[in-house]
Amino acid sequence: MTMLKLDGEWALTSLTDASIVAPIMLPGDVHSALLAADIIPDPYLGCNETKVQWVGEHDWLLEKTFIVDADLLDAKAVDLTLSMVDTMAEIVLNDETILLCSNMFRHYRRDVRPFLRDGENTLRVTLKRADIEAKARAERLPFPVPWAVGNNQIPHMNTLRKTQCHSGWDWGICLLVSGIYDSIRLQAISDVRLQQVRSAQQWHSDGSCDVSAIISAECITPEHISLGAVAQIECCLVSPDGESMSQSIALTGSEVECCFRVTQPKRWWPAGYGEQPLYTLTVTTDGQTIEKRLGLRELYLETGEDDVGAAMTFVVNDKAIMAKGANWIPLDAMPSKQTPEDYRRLLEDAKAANMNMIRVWGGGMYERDTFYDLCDELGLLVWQDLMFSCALYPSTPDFLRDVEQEITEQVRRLSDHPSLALWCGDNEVIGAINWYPESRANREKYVVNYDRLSRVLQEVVEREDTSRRFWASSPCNGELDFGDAWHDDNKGDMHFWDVWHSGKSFDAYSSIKPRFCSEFGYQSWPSLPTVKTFASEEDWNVTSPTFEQHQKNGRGNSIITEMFTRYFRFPSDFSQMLYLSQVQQALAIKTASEYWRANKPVCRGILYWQLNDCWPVSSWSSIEYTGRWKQLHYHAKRFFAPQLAVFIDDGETLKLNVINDEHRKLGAKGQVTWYDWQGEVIDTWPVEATLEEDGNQVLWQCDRNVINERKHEGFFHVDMVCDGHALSNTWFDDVYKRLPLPSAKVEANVFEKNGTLTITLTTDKPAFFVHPEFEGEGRFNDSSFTLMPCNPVTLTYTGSASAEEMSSKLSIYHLVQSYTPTH
Ligand code: BMA
Repeated sequence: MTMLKLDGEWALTSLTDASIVAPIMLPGDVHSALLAADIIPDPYLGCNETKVQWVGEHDWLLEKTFIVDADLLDAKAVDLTLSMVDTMAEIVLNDETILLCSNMFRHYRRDVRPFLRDGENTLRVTLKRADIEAKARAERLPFPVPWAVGNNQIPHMNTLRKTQCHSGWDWGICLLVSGIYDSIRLQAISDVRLQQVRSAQQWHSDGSCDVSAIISAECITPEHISLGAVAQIECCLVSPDGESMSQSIALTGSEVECCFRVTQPKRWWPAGYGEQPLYTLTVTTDGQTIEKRLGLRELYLETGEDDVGAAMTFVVNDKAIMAKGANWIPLDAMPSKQTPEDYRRLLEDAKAANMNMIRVWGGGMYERDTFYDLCDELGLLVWQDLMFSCALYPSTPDFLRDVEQEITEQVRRLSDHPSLALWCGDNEVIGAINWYPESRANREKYVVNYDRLSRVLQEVVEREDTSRRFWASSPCNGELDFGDAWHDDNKGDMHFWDVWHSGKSFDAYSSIKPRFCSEFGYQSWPSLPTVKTFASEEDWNVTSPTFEQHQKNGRGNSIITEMFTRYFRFPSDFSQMLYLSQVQQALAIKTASEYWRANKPVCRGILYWQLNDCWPVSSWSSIEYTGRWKQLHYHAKRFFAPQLAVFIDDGETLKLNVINDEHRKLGAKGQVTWYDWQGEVIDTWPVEATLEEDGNQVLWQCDRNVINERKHEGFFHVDMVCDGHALSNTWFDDVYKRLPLPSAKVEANVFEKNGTLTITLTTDKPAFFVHPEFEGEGRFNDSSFTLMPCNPVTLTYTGSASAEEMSSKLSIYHLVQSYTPTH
């Protein structure tokens, strides 16, 4: 049966100033259309953010004329489906209002057959100003509900079901975008409307698994059923090897179930624990098809009480998982730029850094299907926040009704994804009760208000998805626990911000032993190549207007600069400041992650803030907006690796912990070496062990007094090989600014080997945080490491640059050079 997509070019007109007219590509947003038509400058460049604020202060009309042919007109029903409509929209077909939309996270459907005409039809979408609607709603609330002051630049966004960071965040540009971000379709239906397909898995003791498809469909001509003309539904399950099972079943009611027994199921595992085989389930009827990719796996969240407090452990296929990853914010501040290619690139980069979990943060959006499909394919578990963040929210009956519908639809859409691990009610909303004067003054009232909404979220999630847990908030200490999950480390998940927001030094990370740290972060500035994409040369200064415009955390630049003075000698120029800020960020997150991993099994989750940027900005991300890996991302690849060797100093003893997250024993062998600054060996110790499955062992230790006697004479380095992989790490006995780091001369030799571009780095003295930066696309397989004179390192480059380009646009940074640029 016919399906007509109404995507592509529409006409865009301002209803506030009719002279502003442009084409708009849908799915897409108004800002992108105006940018393409040269009506606004690129909001991401210089200080242009302020110049484009007027766009959010207009009402907009989107219009498309299309031809309807006989196929559609012959149908008994023609469904118009819309989702990601942002936000206050009236949809008019041939002068008839057919839909009023007011929730960006809802899915809208209307049978428009009665309004379609033979030949030319016109669809008009009016998008009303979000700021005015938000304010009007706030005025109607029975009592004030504080919005995300400090993050949002436009008030009362908490009253609107719209991506909360559209009005700015402490890393986000404020554009107040609007548009329609998903495909617009007309689906012809002759007899049966295929509404949805849900799947369920039932595991048996003999290892087999029953996979059932629960199919909801509606006969739009019920008399057919009574006449015995029963509709047939074709249901098919294809294994990863291509073996297929199929059934044809009769639609005997509004819901039918179809069950397949899979006798030797191939289990789906998170990355680092096994493969990600996917089964394809296809359901077809009346020209409509729904296809789902299923992963067969068992998953639960263990939160039982233990000696420490209460666990927070994801268990997949009976194996405890060490969750490692980062927080995800919307891919791009302009939704037109949220492309499938960029989703793939970023999620592949997450996996390349040995991550196995991504948290979809509650101030953004329920992600597009592409995102979850990729997570299924790559083995990235998803911690899914519901879209509430850092503000309080209304609990009025109409708000609750709307949200109930929204969550129902989203849970139904997403719950078949094997990657989806947890439904979490919100980001920091329990905590936010303590932030605002109104709620601090009347805490009981706002706790009850919180609970009214939270209960609805919980009820819907538990009704719609019996296979997963609902976790009220991130962070949260547990069921109905409204305590301080920013500081209580013995139960639940924790957001630890004492270092960045409260100004403590990095050793504060080793003052806590979180069960699951779902947020902690440290900012850096973007690299020079990324800075060049948004700031002209006169603004290459961290306090220039452009640079300040691209820093959304009020004290951000001061925090970075002040922290330099605690750890490092002050960098000599702008490019070295940028480099050092990324060393500092990597050091912060490495310190925390390594220490907490060395606390396994107490700690079972580490998700740093944040993976990505939605525009070029100074932020906590490990991947820049341009796609360039910050040094942190290279470090994450090492500190999240399935096996990790890390030095832990408790002041009395320096220990080497070796951690193995895999559920199999592995041999590991190598040595710890104490080097002087010339790279000569002071002492060396062989280390060799069988690493226990999912283990954490101390393989070597040294009395700190021994080290203190030769303070500042050198550094400790471990080099091991485990299962064919190299593990290495470096430890210093003081902060870098006090160490007599040698003036190393690092050289790079670019050459091509069998069609692959490589660079070999050599040095005359030990060099630290050695970071080759190519000013072009692509990346190296490693960076920001310790380079020894005795051990040149050859890196491979992935990208399209030639050897000549590489040689002419390659800069090599390393720590001592950040303050002695002549070397
Ligand atoms: C967290 C997040 C975000 C924020 C980040 C940095 O708590 O939930 O709201 O961007 O801190 O401040």
